[in-house]
Amino acid sequence: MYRIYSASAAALASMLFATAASAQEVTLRAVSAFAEGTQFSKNFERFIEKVNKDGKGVVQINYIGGPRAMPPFEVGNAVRTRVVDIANVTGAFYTNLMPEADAFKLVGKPMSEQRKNGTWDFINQLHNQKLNAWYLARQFHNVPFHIYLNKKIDKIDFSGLKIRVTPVYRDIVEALGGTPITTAPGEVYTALERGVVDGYGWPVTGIFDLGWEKVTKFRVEPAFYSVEVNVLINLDAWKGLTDAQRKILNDAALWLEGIDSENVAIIKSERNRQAATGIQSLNFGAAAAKTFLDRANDVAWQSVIKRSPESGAKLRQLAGN
Ligand code: 173
Repeated sequence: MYRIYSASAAALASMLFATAASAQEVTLRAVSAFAEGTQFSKNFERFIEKVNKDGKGVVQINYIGGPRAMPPFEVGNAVRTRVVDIANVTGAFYTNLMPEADAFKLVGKPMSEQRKNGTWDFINQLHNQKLNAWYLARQFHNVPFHIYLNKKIDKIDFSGLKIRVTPVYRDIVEALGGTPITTAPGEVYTALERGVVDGYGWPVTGIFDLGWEKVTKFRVEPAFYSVEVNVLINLDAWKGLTDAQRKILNDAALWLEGIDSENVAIIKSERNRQAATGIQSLNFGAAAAKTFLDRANDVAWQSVIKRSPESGAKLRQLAGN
């Protein structure tokens, strides 16, 4: 009797020890919806480096990679089901699971403000509920989008043009008469080269990463909306972490949001580089720009509010536009 008791006590002790030991260092698996080393993965990769440096013996991230590892439109669901623990992904790629994500491009206030005024909390709740995820960080609030074209237009009207989109640009392209064609970023080059599309939506930065400058003639002004690329962690993974592990991730997330200040200089240099490579900007003046921006804002909010009346209205109030 004594022997059995002592054997099971030993087993229990070793189990407790195993739990305590594994709580010391956890390794999380991460993917990015954007190609490795490119504009919208780079800072996430710096975030991983920082976590792996600051989190030695506490928490580590194993970076599996970009779209070569997982198709970009599947990344949101992979976080939801914990096929991966952490992801770098834009809401535009998971609107199928969270229609409200289409509104994030309309929320352009600095993250320091969004974290104070309830916006981060609300968007985190949406992620908890619909994506089984914790909203660790949002990047690139200060980087806008453009429509790039290979056919010259004489006003901001996309009639007769086929334009590559994601949910970010779909409504405005349609509203201005264009035919939207959805593709992942990895298919843009070939679609342009083969003339399957006459243009594409993309942020002001990043077109050189995949060589698109070779198949791009014009950039339509003005810039619009606000890029959002989020760092998400599966909610069960998050809840399973210790306070020390969460602190490493949270501190790195705030640092990541802080380096958005670098985007100002990057935007300037990429616009110059586009001009130097022969991409012509098409500018139709201040009145046309205002009409376009108002329309882009209206069609996007309408579309979100139609699909999600309550949370759409709440997001609009938080965004203040
Ligand atoms: O155009 C896109 O693929 C897209 O929606 C996006 C979103 C954020 C950053 C870069 C691209």
